[in-house]
Amino acid sequence: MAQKTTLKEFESVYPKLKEALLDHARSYKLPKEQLDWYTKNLEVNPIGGKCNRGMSVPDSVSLLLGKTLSEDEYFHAATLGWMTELLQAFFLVSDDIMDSSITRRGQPCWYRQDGVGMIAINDAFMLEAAIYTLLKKYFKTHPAYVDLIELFHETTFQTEMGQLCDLITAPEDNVDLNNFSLEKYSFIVIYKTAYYSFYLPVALALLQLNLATPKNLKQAEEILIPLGEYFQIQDDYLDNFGDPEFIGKIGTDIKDNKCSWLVNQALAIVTPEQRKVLEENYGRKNDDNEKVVKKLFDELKLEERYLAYEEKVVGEIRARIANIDESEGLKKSIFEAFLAKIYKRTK
Ligand code: GPP
Ligand code: MG
Ligand code: MG
Ligand code: MG
Repeated sequence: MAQKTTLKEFESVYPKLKEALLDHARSYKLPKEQLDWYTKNLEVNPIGGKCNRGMSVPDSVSLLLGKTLSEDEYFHAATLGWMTELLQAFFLVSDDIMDSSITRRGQPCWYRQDGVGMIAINDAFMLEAAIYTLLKKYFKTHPAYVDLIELFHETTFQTEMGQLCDLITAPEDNVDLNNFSLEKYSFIVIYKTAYYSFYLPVALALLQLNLATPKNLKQAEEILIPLGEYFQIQDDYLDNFGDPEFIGKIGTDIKDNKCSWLVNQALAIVTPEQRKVLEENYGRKNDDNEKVVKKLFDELKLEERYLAYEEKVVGEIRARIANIDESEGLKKSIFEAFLAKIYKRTK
């Protein structure tokens, strides 16, 4: 029987990885003040999230094997999981600067913490570098070592393409609603979120077990990308309709002129008068303008629209999962576990 990891169990692996990363820095005689800075970076940024991405690596490995993992299997799976969390930390530290965000995981964003500022950019790079340090230390002799490295590089590039599209579609100084479309939206979310959040953890689990056949990877991708798209639509919904206290971050999509799911839905149903309201208030860095847009989103009943979308997409995803071919070792339960974790999430 497979066993689900707990956050506590998953987190208990991290101190060893942190020590390995610090030892690596010590091997270059990094001076104490800088070592303390790196320590703090490693203690603040990868920690405090839900760890859904990270934990899904050991969970998927356990489901693929159909058993509880040995200590060594768990350690390696959790280490790959922590690499996805380091990648996420690298992205979030950077994304919060680019989005001018205020809070993350219930605290000020890293770049807004005392004395950090733009040093956060270098800290983000160091979080990314940590992935490859750990890969070398713990997977150098694994038959899939090169594939693991390439997967992290490719996933990083995919996410950066998505982020590029997200940013260019949301210029700070020019609000043009004609810029938005559902096609653009779909590209943005598939690349900025779905690959690294959904495809990556499962591909890692398959690689760890030498089960990453072209067919398994392709089937996984065909389910996980739509699942990731749904996840980012939830993120956009929560940006406006979620409780900032509970989700740990204050929404910025309206002020940031983002090509979000909500604004695309609004554009599809607005009257010419409502479109004018949107044109005059969307993407302005001002609380009053933001309030007007929020009120319009309520009038347009976007919350109900979202809930209906959710039921529809979940039905489609369930149907896809039912069609998976398990003959090369893939398991439907992996995808069911992902879906169960995010269905109707409020955080
Ligand atoms: C989520 O977008 C996407 C990312 C965090 C990827 C960032 C990619 C980089 C290459 C830096 P978001 O801005 O909606 O997330 P959140 O709502 O958490 O700020
Ligand atoms: Mg953001
Ligand atoms: Mg962003
Ligand atoms: Mg968001």
